[in-house]
Amino acid sequence: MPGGVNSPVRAFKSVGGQPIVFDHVKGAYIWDVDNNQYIDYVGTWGPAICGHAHPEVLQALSAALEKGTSFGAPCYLENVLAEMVIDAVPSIEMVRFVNSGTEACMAVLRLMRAFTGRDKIIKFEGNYHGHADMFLVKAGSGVATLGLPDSPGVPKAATQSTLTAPYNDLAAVKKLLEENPGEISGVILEPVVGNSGFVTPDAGFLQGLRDLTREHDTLLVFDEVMTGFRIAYGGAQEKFGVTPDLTTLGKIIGGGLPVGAYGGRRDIMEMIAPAGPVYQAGTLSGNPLAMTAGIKTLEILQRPGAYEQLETMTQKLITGLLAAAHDTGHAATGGNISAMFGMFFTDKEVHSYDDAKEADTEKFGCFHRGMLEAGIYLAPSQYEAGFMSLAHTDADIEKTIAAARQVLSEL
Ligand code: KE4
Repeated sequence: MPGGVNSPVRAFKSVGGQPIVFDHVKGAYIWDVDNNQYIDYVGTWGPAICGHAHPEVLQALSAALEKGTSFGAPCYLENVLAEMVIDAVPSIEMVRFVNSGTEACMAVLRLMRAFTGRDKIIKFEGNYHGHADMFLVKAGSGVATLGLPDSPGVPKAATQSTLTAPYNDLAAVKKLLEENPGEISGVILEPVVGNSGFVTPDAGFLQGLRDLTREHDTLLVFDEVMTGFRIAYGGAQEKFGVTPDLTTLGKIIGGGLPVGAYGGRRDIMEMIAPAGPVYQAGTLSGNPLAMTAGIKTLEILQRPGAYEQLETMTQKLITGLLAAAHDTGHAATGGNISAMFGMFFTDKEVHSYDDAKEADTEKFGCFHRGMLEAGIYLAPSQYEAGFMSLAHTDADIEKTIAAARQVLSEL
């Protein structure tokens, strides 16, 4: 397999060393094939928010298995998860399930263009919307991690309609909209960025985008593949009170199995085949196993106190990590919003991808390796975020902070 992995960011390229091969996960922990245990803050990049291999999810899956794994035809369960998503996410009146966040973003782009009759889109530098051609322009996540200029194999025709602006720069968006009157179908963004490292929207940024897109009759799309059901049960759009026209989801709604989704205003979603002319399809979309894992995960997240616990634990962690850095003489900034967090080795607040690129990625690599040796598994890239689960304990947090203090004191 190229690089020994099936997804580039797992290859540890930017933090040195070889990719670790894992054997099993449970709760807040992950074990490699040599039975070394780590406290896991990657959580399979978000889905494991209730803890890995949650007993109730496994139990629901084993019951579902008895009834088969895929029908290739409508099943009751996809209607159940659809209603849960519609009830939870303010912008979603109708939803379509697919098999990954990339697929969700590809489909939502086609839909934006079909609904508006316009080809151009605006995305933000350092934001990542999956690996489809038209999004591989100044993308985040693994593209940023590997410092790829943009991927070869992507024809100019695929990206010439993709305009970019710095994150948190409303003026740049306004300028693009004014320079391309009537040509921009929509603005798509991570409402809280997890793919340039952890970068939060400045006050007024999201509402500013909502106002600008309305003014220019342009759609606003929140890519909540990472933030959906993590920042709040209703996602960043609930947390910040800004409602986009369309939303993409993934990760958590699959509870660890492959699921993506896109949804939004009924008048837009009704353009999707077979209701309308915009084609999008998938053999395994809405399969009963993936629906089961998603339904049970969302049921667990609905329980009282879940998000308060996630906020408290994540705040305790990031506060401790930043203190460990400052007490050992390292410049570091960062923070959390609910169960998503991040830290940069820099003395400036990070508001954009350019800011993030000024962080000391070499120091991050040394820190990552030291933490790995101490039994703590952080995302293997400065341009990723951290993920807390309901399974992490105070003892896990304290061990993590103590390890960070030790590692940083030796750096
Ligand atoms: P997937 O195709 O990987 O399911 O989703 C793509 C995607 C879309 N939008 C956002 C905001 C995302 O964060 C992602 C995927 N996130 C990365 C982690 N940064 C997935 C990990 C990986 O690529 O291995």
